Amino acid sequence: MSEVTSSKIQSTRVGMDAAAIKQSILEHLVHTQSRFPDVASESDWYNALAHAVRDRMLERMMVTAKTYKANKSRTVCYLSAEFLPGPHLANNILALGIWQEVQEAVAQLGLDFESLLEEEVEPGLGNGGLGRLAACYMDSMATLKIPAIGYGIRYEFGIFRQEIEDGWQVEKTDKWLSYGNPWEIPRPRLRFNVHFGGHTEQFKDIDGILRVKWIPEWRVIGVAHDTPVMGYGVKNTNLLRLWSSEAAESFNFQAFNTGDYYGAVNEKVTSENLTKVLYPNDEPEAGKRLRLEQQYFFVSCSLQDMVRIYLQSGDPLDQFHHKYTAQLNDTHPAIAIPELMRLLVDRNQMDWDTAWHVTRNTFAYTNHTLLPEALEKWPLDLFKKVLPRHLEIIYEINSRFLDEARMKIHGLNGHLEKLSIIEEGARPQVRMAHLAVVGSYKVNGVAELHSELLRQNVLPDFHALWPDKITNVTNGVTPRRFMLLSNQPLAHLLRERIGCGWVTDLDSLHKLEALADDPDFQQQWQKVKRRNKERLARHALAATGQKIDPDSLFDVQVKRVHEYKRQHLNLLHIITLYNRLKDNPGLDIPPRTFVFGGKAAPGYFMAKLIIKAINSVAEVINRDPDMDGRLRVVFFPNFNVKTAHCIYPGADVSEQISLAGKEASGTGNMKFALNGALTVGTLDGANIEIREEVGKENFFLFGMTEAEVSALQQQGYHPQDYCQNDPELKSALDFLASGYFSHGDATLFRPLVDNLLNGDPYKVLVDYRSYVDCQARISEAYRDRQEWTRMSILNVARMGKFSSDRSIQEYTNNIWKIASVDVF
Ligand code: GFP
Repeated sequence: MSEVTSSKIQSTRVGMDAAAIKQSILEHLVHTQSRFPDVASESDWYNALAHAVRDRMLERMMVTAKTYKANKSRTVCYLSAEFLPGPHLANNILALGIWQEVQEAVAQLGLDFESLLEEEVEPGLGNGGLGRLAACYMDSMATLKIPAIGYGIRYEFGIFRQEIEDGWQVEKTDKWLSYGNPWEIPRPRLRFNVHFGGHTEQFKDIDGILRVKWIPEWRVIGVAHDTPVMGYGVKNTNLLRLWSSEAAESFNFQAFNTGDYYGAVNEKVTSENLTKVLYPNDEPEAGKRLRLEQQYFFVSCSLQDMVRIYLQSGDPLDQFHHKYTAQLNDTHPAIAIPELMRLLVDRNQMDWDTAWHVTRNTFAYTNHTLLPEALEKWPLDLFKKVLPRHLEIIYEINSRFLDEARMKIHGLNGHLEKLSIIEEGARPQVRMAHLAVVGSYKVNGVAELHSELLRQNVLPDFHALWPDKITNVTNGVTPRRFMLLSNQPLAHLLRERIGCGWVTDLDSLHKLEALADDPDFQQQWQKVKRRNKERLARHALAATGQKIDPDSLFDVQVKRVHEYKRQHLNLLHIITLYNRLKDNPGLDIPPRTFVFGGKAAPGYFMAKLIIKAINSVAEVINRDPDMDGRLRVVFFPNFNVKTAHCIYPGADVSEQISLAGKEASGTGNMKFALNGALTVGTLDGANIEIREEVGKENFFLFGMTEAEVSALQQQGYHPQDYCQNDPELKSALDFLASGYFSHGDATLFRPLVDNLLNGDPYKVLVDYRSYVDCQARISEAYRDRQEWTRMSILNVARMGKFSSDRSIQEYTNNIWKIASVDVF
């Protein structure tokens, strides 16, 4: 019977040829969308196509789950408060290997494939690099056949949609679920209680053992929503399981009957608020309590789910860490450590030592930042109100840990304070990074320099205590989405010349080295770049109304807007170029288009002022007839994965200009270089490793090293000296402050200029001269197209290291110790 059923399924729902796909689309149009072709909208067709593709994935997802279950496979649980997967449809079609077939089916139906792809609203469930990295890793884990579940939050509203009004960023609610989400499978029966507040009581169990009972004050329910994540060219289909919150009692009849209509739905509103919105980074005060509740909520659901799955195997819980390794993506999920202890000790009556052994061997922690303000800390009083039992567990963990440390670092009491999970002071706090380090078996940074700085500066006492604990895994990005999918002209050329092996073995791009000097190949390379620049120009026109010339050099900086990333350094260079061209109209420099994109956290005044400054400078330059054909500036609104698809391939120059020692790794730097842009960058994060790989002659380096930055900080930094000693810098700052770019308003950009002159925390003024000179070298280099193209080819040829497959292989071998599992 089951054979019959499955072969029937095979023929009607999962056939891979164009005819079967077309049939599926039509069936879904009728049976899922309830529309007939004459009246179906683009959105109906998109949904029908998405469901047709999804059918073909679900079968694989079930076979995968069955295989992992039968094998009792060790599994990675990737705990992350953010996932930025980007649009699913095209990526899934590619992974299934049915691109041509779908195109054919869609064409037969008289539809336009590109506009169907455009219909998709991407899930913006992350802020930037961290969330996108999680998505790249999900892709690589599936492709490398590593059993994995990504656990996170199904935010009802993702990262805000950025609009630019009068040059300012305006935040609009991201209602990504408004039109439904064909990629997720709701699991209304997969639900867990999550408790908050209240107090704890001690009691003796029947064996006379003293135990603790948590009497919480309120609870919500977490409901699972699954999204399949397919590996490329393999059957393995892993799971992204996101939790949304529901009220335990969504309607209070009693309140309703007494006429209290608001009271009747109060609980529903409060409970659902929990997963309502993703908090933007760098907004420390925004909804602090709600954020802690969000973190606990998703972590508790995930761990309860892991325990549930585990117990199905019949194995004893003290072996839990053999089945699972849980990766903490930054400190956001670090509350998982006391939560697992609670589940083991309080719920399953395990003794503390065994539970601690299991916990400490379950978690590994990735740190993504060196910025002190981004290392999470929770005020003790707040923590106690929300999670009283967890605070007790943290105290116990801390006290036992400090005993262990005391013995190891005999007599050094001062160190203990620095190691403690609790920070004393006027308002004591829980240091989540310390909790994560103590409760994990491995800690990793995300680039060589970053990991080294973690060992030396951020966690030196932990490093002294456990010299083998802090390791490095340099970030990577998926070549499937960021080359094969988003740069099809390049993928096409590569297929013709070196085959397709690079899609899953990025090192094989090395084969391009032999072609770097071949004039014919160079010409084809230039054609590819030209097509991508034309595409970027079309998108820029649609998004900003601004016409840009694909013949000019496209100089691009896209990433979150933050002072440490120094978009304002880029801006000072633009103003300098403008001044030079105004003063000397005959100056011969290659025409340039500067492209910016990125969101600022809504509460981050300086970052928002930088966006305004970019747009104001753009307005003046783009309006000035003297700049016609010479200089253009555009700010691309609402930078996200979808817009990224057309921006990276169209860039000639990639701006990676953070102050050395501040950018943990960067991943945009990798995406640009993989698409043939040349990097202008500091020795920061993964730039260092990119430069090592591509060769220093193929990388435009400027600025201080991290050691020089530290030395300058020590000796005392006086930004005004730099301004006084550099007339071009002074003039650029004066222009910005004067009102020249702000319709005569000399107050608008004063805070930005004052910040640079009186403090300049990210040393923009120190690196200015070196940056501007480096940019002049870029202009010179761009004149020699042959040499430029050669450098571009070599950049791509040598980027193999930066595949997320390599990163995942390192996690697998060095941290998780997990084996791949074939799914047939
Ligand atoms: C953070 C760091 C980046 C790093 C990513 C991923 O990015 O340097 O590349 O994490 O590890 F800052 P954001 O989430 O802050 O953008």
